[in-house]
Amino acid sequence: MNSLKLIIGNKNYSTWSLRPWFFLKNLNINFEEELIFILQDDTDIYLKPYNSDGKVPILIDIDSGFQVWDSLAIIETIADKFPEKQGWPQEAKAKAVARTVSAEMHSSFFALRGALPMNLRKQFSDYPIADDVQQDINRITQLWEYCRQYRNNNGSWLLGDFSGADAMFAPIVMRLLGYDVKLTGFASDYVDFVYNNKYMQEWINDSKKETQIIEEDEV
Ligand SMILES: N[C@@H](CCC(=O)N[C@@H](CS)C(=O)NCC(=O)O)C(=O)O
Repeated sequence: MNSLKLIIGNKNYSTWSLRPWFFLKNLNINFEEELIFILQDDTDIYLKPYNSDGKVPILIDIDSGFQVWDSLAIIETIADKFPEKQGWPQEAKAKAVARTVSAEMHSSFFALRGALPMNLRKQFSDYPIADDVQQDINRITQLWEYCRQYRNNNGSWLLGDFSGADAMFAPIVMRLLGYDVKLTGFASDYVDFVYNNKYMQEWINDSKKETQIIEEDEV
């Protein structure tokens, strides 16, 4: 896969799209992006040619047409394809930690994901946080602290240098900021750091130009 295309959904709402996009950008890997607005009357028409389950993101090798879908599989595939970019930590335990927290992100935190949908056009203050959502937040910040034990330097990413784990948690950062969740210590510094990342700013700026509304993500 040398010439890559990433199909993504609305930048305002699509958390699973942000993950591989943020990964490719921060590893400085060139790719084309195509945005398909999700949950619209005509979305199925645009997604029908692809193997995915009608969802985004989808990575396509433009030359061969080979497709990979599902955010974490795309991140793993990119890391394999470009080993020199070091998309995962090099040290074995640090790599295992990065992949473990990424897998937990991919399969968990349903209370938070349901109650605090990403909506980059909105900023809440003192948003009420239910107990089960707070439990998810506590677990996430615990995972972030755990990553720091395995970091390879004092860099501001979860494991020192940027890795797939940062890509997997990038939309969580935007949810915590958007709903004004109070954080302390490393978690507070980390959300500020990710928010100020130039590619995150690029994604946010693009999202603000979108006008499509997904009612179920408007709390
Ligand atoms: N497990 C998938 C989830 C993909 C997913 O749910 N994508 C959402 C956008 S964030 C989507 O395409 N929703 C459209 C729909 O459900 O019709 C992944 O990690 O890529």
